[in-house]
Amino acid sequence: MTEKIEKFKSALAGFKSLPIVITQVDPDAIGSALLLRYIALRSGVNVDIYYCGYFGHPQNRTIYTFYDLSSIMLPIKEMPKEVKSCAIVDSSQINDSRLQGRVIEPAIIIDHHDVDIRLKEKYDENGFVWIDRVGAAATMLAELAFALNIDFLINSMEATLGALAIFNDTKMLINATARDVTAYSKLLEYADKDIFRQLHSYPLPQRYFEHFKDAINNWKIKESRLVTNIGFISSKESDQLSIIADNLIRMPDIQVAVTWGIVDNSSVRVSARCMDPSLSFQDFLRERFGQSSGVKTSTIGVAEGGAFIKLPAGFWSGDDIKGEMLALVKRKMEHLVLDDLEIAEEIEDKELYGSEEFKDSYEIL
Ligand SMILES: [Mn+2]
Repeated sequence: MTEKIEKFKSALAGFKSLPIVITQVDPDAIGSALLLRYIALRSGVNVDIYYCGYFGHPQNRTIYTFYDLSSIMLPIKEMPKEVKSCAIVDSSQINDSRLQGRVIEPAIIIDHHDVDIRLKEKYDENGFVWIDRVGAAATMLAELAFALNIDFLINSMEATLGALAIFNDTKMLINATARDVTAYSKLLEYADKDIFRQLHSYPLPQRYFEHFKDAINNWKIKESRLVTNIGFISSKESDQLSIIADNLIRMPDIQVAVTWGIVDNSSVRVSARCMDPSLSFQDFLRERFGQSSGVKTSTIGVAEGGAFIKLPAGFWSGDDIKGEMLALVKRKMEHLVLDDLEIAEEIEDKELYGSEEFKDSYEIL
């Protein structure tokens, strides 16, 4: 750890002002970014946090409103184009479509996701790259803060959101490693327990229940697989797909649950869950949705995955054919999920969705 600390300090010292980038909005990314911000501020370095995506998930919205994060975090489009050197937490992908074409050269990377070896070679040798398999990125940031002897105020925002990050990413500590548990309990000493409780049992908007009703009305079940959709939704509401999928996979006898919606009239977002340990869910989604899909498996046995498919634009879009578009996607999705595909068909689908244009265009889970 001592060597790590020295390397981190020298990487941080390279910045007068540190831009921190998060490529998705979730409690771990938010908590990690705020912990790194706190460490940097306490080390005399200013910080700007930029986020990709939206604060659409009801829990993220609650966090955003409660702590007025609009004054602390800015959408990625606000990041000046000439700024490339930055820190990235809870992700280590540099070529990430979620960055919307922005080129970043991170000098600090702290992440807990598996990383592609080919990507690893691109990292700056002089930078600080720390990737460990723990339950939450916030665990590593907390370890860093405590190793640097940075103290937290009682009821601090950073400690509260750091603890929430670990609690959330480890599914209430079920998937936690010993390091997560230690970091969590240390942060909890400084966390505001009342706020923690409120942010954990966040309110769900009425729209969510309406979408849930649609998901139930529209579901199609064949043997142990379920597929359903919630129709046309805005990108702000699209996180509801994953909450619905999380719930549907809990139905007895369902091994694969897939929910989808047409987001902003322009793409199909898919949230998929799998309980079947004998099925390679990565392959299952790849065969059906090509390179636009991704999976992470939690140790409690539920594989979480998703895909993102762009719909044809221009001539083949518009309000006049919305109904037909929905019916077409529905037919295709039900076929892909419920029917066992022939090998020939799999290849065909790969060509359709897995082409370069759609590569890395997923925004998942
Ligand atoms: Mn995470």
